[in-house]
Amino acid sequence: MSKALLVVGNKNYSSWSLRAWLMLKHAGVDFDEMRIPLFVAGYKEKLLTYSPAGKVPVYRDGDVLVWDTLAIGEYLYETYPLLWPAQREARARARSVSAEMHSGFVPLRKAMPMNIRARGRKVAMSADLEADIARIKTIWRDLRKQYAGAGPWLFGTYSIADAMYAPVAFRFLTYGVGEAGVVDEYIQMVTCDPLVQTWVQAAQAEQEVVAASEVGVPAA
Ligand SMILES: N[C@@H](CCC(=O)N[C@@H](CS)C(=O)NCC(=O)O)C(=O)O
Repeated sequence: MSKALLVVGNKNYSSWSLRAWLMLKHAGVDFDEMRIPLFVAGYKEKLLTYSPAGKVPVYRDGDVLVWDTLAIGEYLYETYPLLWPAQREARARARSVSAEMHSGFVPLRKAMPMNIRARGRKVAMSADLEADIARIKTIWRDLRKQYAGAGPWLFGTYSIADAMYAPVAFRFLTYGVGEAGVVDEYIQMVTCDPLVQTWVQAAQAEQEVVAASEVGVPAA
């Protein structure tokens, strides 16, 4: 049987692709990867040959096709249970903060697109954007406080929740909205993860520029 396949978008810009890729890598799955650059002529037709939703990421494992990031996480969890915290209450919380990321933070996602290569960008703050940033910082602070003794990740050991928030760590760096202390330490943890660094190197080598994601004037 051929290897499992993960189809991803541009590594510099595709935050959902990064999340699924990290789940697979942290689970230790041996998979092939295909990159389809987004928003260029013909990209949608190409994507639709892999995913009925026409979006990345999409994961194909034998006869099984999974085309949504959180669904990929849940599918992997069935074989790799360490992807969610072992304790029931922690698992419920990890699923809650992950679902909160998956379905929410629209102002943040719109105003601060992931752009791994960019630094020193500044965007106009709105009350909604500030509220999203504050909420994420609270999630990170609370979880790091509670699980500090169990390891460096949100729930101590690495979980799907860390993959879900990894693109946010890059957004905080790009748009300069970190916070000294636990928040910056967590950003450091996420972005210096050797697996993430492999992704970053690939993002830096990409030539495509997605104009809609090049947001915010460089700070003077
Ligand atoms: N809910 C989906 C969102 C996937 C998504 O929006 N992917 C973006 C890239 S990050 C995409 O494929 N965009 C191309 C398009 O919409 O045509 C998930 O969780 O995987």
